[in-house]
Amino acid sequence: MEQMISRFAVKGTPVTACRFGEGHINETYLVACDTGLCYILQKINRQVFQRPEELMENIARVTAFLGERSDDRRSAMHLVPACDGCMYAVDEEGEYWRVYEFIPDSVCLQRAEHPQDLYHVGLAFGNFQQLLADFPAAALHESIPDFHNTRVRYAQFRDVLKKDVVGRVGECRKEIEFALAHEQEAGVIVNGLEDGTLPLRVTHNDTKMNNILLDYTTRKPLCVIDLDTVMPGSSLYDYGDSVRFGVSTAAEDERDLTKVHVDMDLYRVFTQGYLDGCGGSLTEAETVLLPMGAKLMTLECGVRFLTDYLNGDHYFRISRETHNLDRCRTQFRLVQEMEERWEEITQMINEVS
Ligand code: ADP
Ligand code: GN1
Ligand code: MG
Repeated sequence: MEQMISRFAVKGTPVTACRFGEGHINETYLVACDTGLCYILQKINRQVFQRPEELMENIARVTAFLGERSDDRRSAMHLVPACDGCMYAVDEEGEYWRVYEFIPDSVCLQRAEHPQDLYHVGLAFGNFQQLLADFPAAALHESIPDFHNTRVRYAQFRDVLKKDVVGRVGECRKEIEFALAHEQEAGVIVNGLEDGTLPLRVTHNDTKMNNILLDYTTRKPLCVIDLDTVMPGSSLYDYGDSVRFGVSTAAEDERDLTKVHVDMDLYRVFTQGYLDGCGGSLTEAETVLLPMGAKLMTLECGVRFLTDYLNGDHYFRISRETHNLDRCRTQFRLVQEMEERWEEITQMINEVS
């Protein structure tokens, strides 16, 4: 760690480094220097991001674009270049590392502690999309092709199901059945993008609450982080993925499914925040599909967790044997409840929009 951080133009001498955050993908470390300044050092997950140079080009462009549009240094991510001027460094094992300035006096939540927190998360992601409306989308590489193409996610699921490489298919019959029973809806958003009824925008694509930093004191949104998946997509991906994570009454990996419900108050405040953040820019077609966006993103995430479980857990970081299966179950439970409460949800969104 020491050797790696010394390859970047940080101010001061590093004194401590420890694992940080709860992301499922990259390896993140908090490094403190003797100057009192802190940095985020990340090892990029090479299995997930197969073209790290392109990924870093995206991030350099997006952070520069957003940085120019804000006067507060804490409201944009700032990459720290390596001493050779490059935005990343490669170690002897061919692993790619990057450094960001640590954003001080911020809080990163795994759950809303107050409904207002979720309003601010919605506001931040809606605003983010608005800010990127002028970003030259053609300049972005697709960091993970077909990331939210639910049809493709189903094809990957079917492939893994057929191979059953770790012999887990037998223990997941119920979940597999649930996934297959919902396959006919997988194309709704992708079809809309393809036939032009839904607009293609520059979106974040990984809008979990823990990819937002709020100001520690005011609890207002400070900065959108985890920019690895910023690429052309649908607003329904961002809205839906945030609902999936933020409006659940339990953690994504909760084992007791009786604790997993859709919290309608949170759903309402999040929707309000997101729509306020978008500032009226959503089309009628997008607005009508908001409940479907939430359901599809939750379903897709469940299918991805299940696929990874059946494939032997190579994608998402796990800390117990059935972690991905547990995560899949909470997602499917939420999908089921969204279906049961469909009218109530639709009515709530109509009231808010
Ligand atoms: P992953 O892709 O693995 O989710 P993230 O980029 O989201 O990685 O980083 C993981 C965690 O590290 C975040 O959830 C947040 O807690 C923290 N973090 C990342 N960047 C910063 C930053 N610039 N300032 C403060 N905290 C950060
Ligand atoms: C991953 O990196 P993180 O933890 O913010 C994943 C998301 C999933 C999420 C599920 C690049 O997000 O797509 O929705 O886990 N990110 C990537 O918790 O695959
Ligand atoms: Mg993250």
